[in-house]
Order: sequence, then structure tokens, then C-alpha cells
Amino acid sequence: MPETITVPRTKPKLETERPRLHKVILVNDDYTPREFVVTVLKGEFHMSEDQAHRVMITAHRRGVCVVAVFTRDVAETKATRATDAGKAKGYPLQFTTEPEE
Ligand code: TYC
Repeated sequence: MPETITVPRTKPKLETERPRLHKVILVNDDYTPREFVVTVLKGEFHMSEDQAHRVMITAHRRGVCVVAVFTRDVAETKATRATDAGKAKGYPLQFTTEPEE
């Protein structure tokens, strides 16, 4: 019986690609108190009072603000935890995620 020879058809990848990062986005609303937004940003995203205040006020003025970027799992977990912190107090505070370009 003739030997079967297998020829690899794809070039092996020389470089390992970095996982795509995802943005966590803070969304403005008319009901959540400013100070509560700042508290959540400090607690969930390890921001200083000053950083958290800047991010909160940017979302307040422009409608949204990018909080930080993470791998997809971490971004989704943090966005869910931060949104749930508002929900627990009856606030409509929303954190969403989207992949970076
Ligand atoms: N707009 C809210 C207020 O005036 C404060 C706020 C800021 C809420 C940012 C959400 O993502 C937000 N009380």
C-alpha cells in the first residue's frame, strides 16, 4: 500500500494575537445622584475621587464616558456589577460594554 503523506496547508502563526479589548461605558441618566455614581466608580474601578468625578461629569455633560478598557470577560463582569449596584438602590444607572476598534 502506498504511503499517505500529509502536507500542512496553513502557515503556522508566528505571533500570538492579543485579545481584543472592550470598553466599559458609563451612561448618563436624570435620576442617579452624582455622588452615588462617583462612589460606584471608586469602588468598582479603583478610581480616585478626582478621576471618578471627572468621568461622572463627562457622562453627565456628554451623555456617555469611557470608564476603562479590559478583556471582554472583565469588562462585562465590571459593567454588570456596577449596574447592579445602582439597581440595588433603585437607580437606573447603566454601564455598557463595546469592543475597541
Ligand atoms: N445626571 C445625573 C444627575 O444630574 C448624574 C449622573 C451622572 C448620572 C452620570 C449618571 O452616568 C451618570 N443627578
